[in-house]
Amino acid sequence: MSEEKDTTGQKHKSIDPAALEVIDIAEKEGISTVFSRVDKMKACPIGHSGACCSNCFMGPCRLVGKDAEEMTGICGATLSTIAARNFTRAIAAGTAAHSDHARDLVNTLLGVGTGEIGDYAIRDEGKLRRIARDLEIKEDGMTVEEVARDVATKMLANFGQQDRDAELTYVPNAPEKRKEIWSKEGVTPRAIDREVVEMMHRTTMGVDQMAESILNQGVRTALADGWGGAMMATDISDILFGTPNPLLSNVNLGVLKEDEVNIVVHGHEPLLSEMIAIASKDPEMIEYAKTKGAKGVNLTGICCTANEVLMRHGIPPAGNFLHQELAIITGAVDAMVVDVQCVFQALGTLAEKYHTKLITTSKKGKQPGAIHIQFDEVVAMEIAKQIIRTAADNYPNRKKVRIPHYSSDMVAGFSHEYIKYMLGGKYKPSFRPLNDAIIDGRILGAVGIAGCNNPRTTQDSSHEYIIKELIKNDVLVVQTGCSATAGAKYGYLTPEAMDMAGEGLRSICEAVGIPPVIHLGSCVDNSRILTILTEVCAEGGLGDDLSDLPAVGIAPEWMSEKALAIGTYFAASGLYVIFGVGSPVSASQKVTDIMSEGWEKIYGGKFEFITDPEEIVQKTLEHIKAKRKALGIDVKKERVLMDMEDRRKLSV
Ligand code: SF4
Ligand code: MSK
Repeated sequence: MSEEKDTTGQKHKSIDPAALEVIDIAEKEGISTVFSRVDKMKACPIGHSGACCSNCFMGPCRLVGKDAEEMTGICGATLSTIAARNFTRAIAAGTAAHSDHARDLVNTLLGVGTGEIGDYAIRDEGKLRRIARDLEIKEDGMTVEEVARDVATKMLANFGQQDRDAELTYVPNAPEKRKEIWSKEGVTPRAIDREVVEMMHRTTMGVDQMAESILNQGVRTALADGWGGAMMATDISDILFGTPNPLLSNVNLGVLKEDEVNIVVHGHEPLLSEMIAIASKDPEMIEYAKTKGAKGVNLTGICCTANEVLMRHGIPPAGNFLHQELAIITGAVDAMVVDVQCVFQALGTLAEKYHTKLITTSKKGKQPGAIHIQFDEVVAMEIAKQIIRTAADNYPNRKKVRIPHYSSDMVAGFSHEYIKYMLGGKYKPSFRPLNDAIIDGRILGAVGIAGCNNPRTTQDSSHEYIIKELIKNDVLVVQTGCSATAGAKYGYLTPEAMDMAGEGLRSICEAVGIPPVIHLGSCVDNSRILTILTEVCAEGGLGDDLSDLPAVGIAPEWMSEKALAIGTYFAASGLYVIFGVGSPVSASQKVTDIMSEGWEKIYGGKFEFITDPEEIVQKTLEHIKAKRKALGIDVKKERVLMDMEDRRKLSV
């Protein structure tokens, strides 16, 4: 990355020089962006704190003022009921988003199995068969298509199973202690759609009117995301598109090309973007682009779709969440292809001002100012090619192009399977060396930094600061979503970043050949963190439940309901979760306390909102040290450098 510059005096908007350059252009040209709108639209303080209820038309009721805790809505609902209802409805929405994404993937797997869908194939048969065995499918002797069909059918049952004792397929994978806690609290997730529906029912006017009880169903719904929809989305994506392996790429707006047809895929589901990634390399498509005067087809991405095609194809992300408008303003994007989630409605109006074709592709996500090309898995490749041709046809319509020339190298593509292999070797993949490094203190602990950007804070600033401070303190960082894109922009996802790490973490990075900050994929791939932590527990020496681990989850710049679902499933899985920006339940001390001390007593994990990044770092380190002390590993042992042979011996 070239040296940071700020031509605008607007450093409070972003620490990313590429973003600042384009924000400057937008301001000079009088173009509205999220960065200008956020200044004009102050957050409603009542809704912001969770004190507004609009669940029926006797209201909306707003419980504000110094007596708010004593006030009630017209129906008698208290502040804690209202705050808990708002929070858990957000969890339901987030869970619905991740899980509906999973449903599309499972249906595609089913279509591959039955032969109805021909453009996709099974790219990781080993993983498919492994999951089949977990599902008690006798896969031995079955064709890969038969296994795909049976796995998909069993997975689909997770959405709507109604038996009294039903539980999600992945629940048995959790540590024993964790399952006992969930069972005792009555929060073991039964079926994904069922938990979301029950959440919405219980929070409608006049049903569940006790914060503790509402939040319990919030936990159950969130667990149906983390140990359900999100995990399924990750696994099925690996089966259909390949389990990621490390690869090199670039990130930021500088990956757009002046002389090629630029296509930006944006949103979340990988089904179409996967096809576009393959089609963009097709000589027929490249030739077509050339007939329009371009040198080729350049595919890039924004948000989690970017992460999906990055992880498996090395397609470079053009940026994170707040870059979606900036990419169009460069004048270089010939088509922005969107599906679902995190897509601004503002893109339609903006695209009309530039030459960009905004292409919506999902029945679930349409908007004015876009052209709609309906995606259909059955003819996926044909649609991918139609989209590329549409983008190429638009290339000659470009006007002024101003691509900020900032991009950074990155290594991405770490799946939990690969990390195990990387640590333990090909013949005995294992997390043992990671456990040992944590036990002997070379690695202090592990932190997942995830989530969005939020224009109410300086773009990337908290992500960057927290990563820097944690690795300096020997904390291994894993990242997903837009946070991973942020980490990559500032060079943390490269092996060279080990120079910024503490001595212990650095020694591990050197020995294993990894960056101190590891990209695990998109938002649904937060489920990989659950899988890794579960396996680390099972490996031994660090307690027997996730709540024993010196680990923390952070979303410093969150904005999405999905993030709240993720934060809740991590807290209910035993982790300390810290979100930045502000608290959506700050109006109610009772709800705040339940989610913090209350959940810590029950689940061993808690959910807190801390706006100051320095305090986030301090609380994170304190928590990790307290967990180390509880495990009796708080005394740093002498550093021993191990080669691969030593590590294999340890794992015997
Ligand atoms: Fe007001 Fe109760 Fe209706 Fe909510 S449910 S809007 S608190 S009357
Ligand atoms: S895309 S949910 S802005 S991380 Fe998953 Fe990024 Fe947040 Fe959307």
